[in-house]
Amino acid sequence: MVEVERMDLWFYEQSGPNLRVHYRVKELLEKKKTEYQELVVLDTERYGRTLVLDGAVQTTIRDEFIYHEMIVHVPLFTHPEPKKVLVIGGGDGGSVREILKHPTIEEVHLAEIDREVVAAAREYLPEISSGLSDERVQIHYTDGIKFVAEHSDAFDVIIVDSPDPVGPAVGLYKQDFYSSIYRALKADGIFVGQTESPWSNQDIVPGIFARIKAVFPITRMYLTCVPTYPGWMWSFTLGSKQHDPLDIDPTSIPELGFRCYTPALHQAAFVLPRFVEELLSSAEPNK
Ligand code: AG3
Repeated sequence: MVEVERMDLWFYEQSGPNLRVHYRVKELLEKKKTEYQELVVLDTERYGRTLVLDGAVQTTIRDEFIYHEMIVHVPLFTHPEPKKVLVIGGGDGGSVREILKHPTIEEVHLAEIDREVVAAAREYLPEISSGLSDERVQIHYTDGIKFVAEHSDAFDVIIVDSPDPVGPAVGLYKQDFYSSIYRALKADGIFVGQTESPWSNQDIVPGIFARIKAVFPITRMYLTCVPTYPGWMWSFTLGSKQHDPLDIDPTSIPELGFRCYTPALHQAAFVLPRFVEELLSSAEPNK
């Protein structure tokens, strides 16, 4: 006899050879191979609906606000008047939703290679994807590297909301791509990328940071905690042509209904623990 009450469904993310992060699953909502990756949507007990690509948790209903507010509002408040913003990746729409909170925004472009990610987010994650149907938003189903290369002097802010640097995303962490982003930005443009965990990904974080630093005159890492990414501690790296994110006037920042971002946190997020400072001090572009 099958004892249904005791049947247990779990998903785990494998993080390197020696760590697995487990989630109790209420329901498997979608599982398919797209042209680019394996796409899974789960409803989990602890974090609600969860998007998983190639085995890596991308975003969950409960904690997505932390990542999306931090990847978007730090660069957008560093820029005096962001009007035209490009997001590379980010097909779930969370970054776009946050960008649209800024009253100066005129155009948001999303370059997402996999239309199935957008479709799944629209179907299962409407709280995250809601902004994608805003009239200021244009979605381009194309390779972000190609899209960026076709533009110059075009964007105030470019946000690279990418998966881990494995498989098809590797090119989004190369120095050529960062140079191409530099060209696609206006004269006072700002770039931000998610740059993995300085705790869990110490083998790759210094190299990524060094490659960004080789391109932008102002390069700064900032941190947040994302409970559903392995290691929790997560980094973003901001590269800027003119504006320094540390020079913001905290009193000028409006309240746009944030749950994580505050002007004080904007400044504090750039204060790095000593082991992260040391990690970056050894950074070389090729590693
Ligand atoms: N981008 C993915 C962050 C990396 C997660 N890594 C992992 N779980 N191993 C998030 C996209 C959200 N818009």
